[in-house]
Amino acid sequence: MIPTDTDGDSQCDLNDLDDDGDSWSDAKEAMCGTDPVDSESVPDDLDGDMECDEWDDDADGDDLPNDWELERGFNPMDPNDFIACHGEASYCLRTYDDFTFAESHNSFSTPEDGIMGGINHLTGLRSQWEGGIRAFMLDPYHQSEFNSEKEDVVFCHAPSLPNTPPCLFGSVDAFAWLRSLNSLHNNSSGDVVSLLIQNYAVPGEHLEYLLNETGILERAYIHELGSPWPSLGDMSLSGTDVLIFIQMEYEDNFTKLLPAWRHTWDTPYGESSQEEMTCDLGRGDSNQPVWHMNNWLNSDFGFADPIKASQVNAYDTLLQRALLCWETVGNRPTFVGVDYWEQGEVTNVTITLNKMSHWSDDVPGHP
Ligand SMILES: [Ca+2]
Ligand SMILES: [Ca+2]
Ligand SMILES: [Ca+2]
Ligand SMILES: [Ca+2]
Repeated sequence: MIPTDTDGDSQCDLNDLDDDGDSWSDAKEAMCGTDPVDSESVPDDLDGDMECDEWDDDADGDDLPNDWELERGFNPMDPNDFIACHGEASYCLRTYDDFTFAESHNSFSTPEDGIMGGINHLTGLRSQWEGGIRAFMLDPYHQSEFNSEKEDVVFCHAPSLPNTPPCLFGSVDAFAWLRSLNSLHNNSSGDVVSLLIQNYAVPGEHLEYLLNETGILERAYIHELGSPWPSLGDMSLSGTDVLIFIQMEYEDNFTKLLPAWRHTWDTPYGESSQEEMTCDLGRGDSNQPVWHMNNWLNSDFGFADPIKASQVNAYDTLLQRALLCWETVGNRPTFVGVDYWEQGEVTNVTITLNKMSHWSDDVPGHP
């Protein structure tokens, strides 16, 4: 008697895991409800990953789970209906505290912004944005003691020298700067932006006016202290995709201005050499999962130093420090803050870190 061999591959059906030779195993065909001895009968598999639609958690293969899509009004059977966050759909599932953002220190203090001394970067907001910076440290001041209305708020960096006015090296139009940020952000839906504002010199009403006039305030995410952080996708979809952290708490409660050192913490900053850098607590509450790894060194005169920046921002150096701090702290740095972002590769380091789920994962190749 000749054994039955439906697909004629000289494996009798009894021993053949795929009787009809259609690449779908008998077991899978049974699960998916198709005929295992009819090669014309194959399961529906929209994304071609050999998991039938019925059993595929991500049927359209756009990296967003079916349930997640349905709950948010996306079509789980359409790979063209999806959202990407920071360039990847899968990052939309990550919570805010489980992502690493490249951050520029004194982001506005650049020659492109008209600052000629005490600069922190060579290039301004547009280049920083296009390079992948998504967190910004900003210092609002009044233009002068004679121009101290809410319309007079500018960005400038106070040199740490006695008896010098804060805007000694020039000032930046804070309204224009933030409007540009808002418009760049509008063109990158799915991204989340964070601001760390050194607000000692301006009252809360003035800061709120600045943020409101520039379209930033209405997209501020209000974080309840101690509650879990939402996913990047949900922040984006709900239109609350900007975090506004302030370094000094106001007496009045401005609910959208989150006291930085209650909701986050940072490492020490402005050391004079790489050897002095640690993963220790500088300011804030180290129980918080959101934290800044400050990664800039100062010159002997207290200024940003491009030579030192090129050392500590170098790809391998910065990546190794971030991984060490990730291991030491127990969760990833949320922000990697640098001077002279153009020196070294802070944004490539964050790209690499974001491909990892744990510090002990294999480190992916240089982007
Ligand atoms: Ca089959
Ligand atoms: Ca599939
Ligand atoms: Ca999907
Ligand atoms: Ca979809």
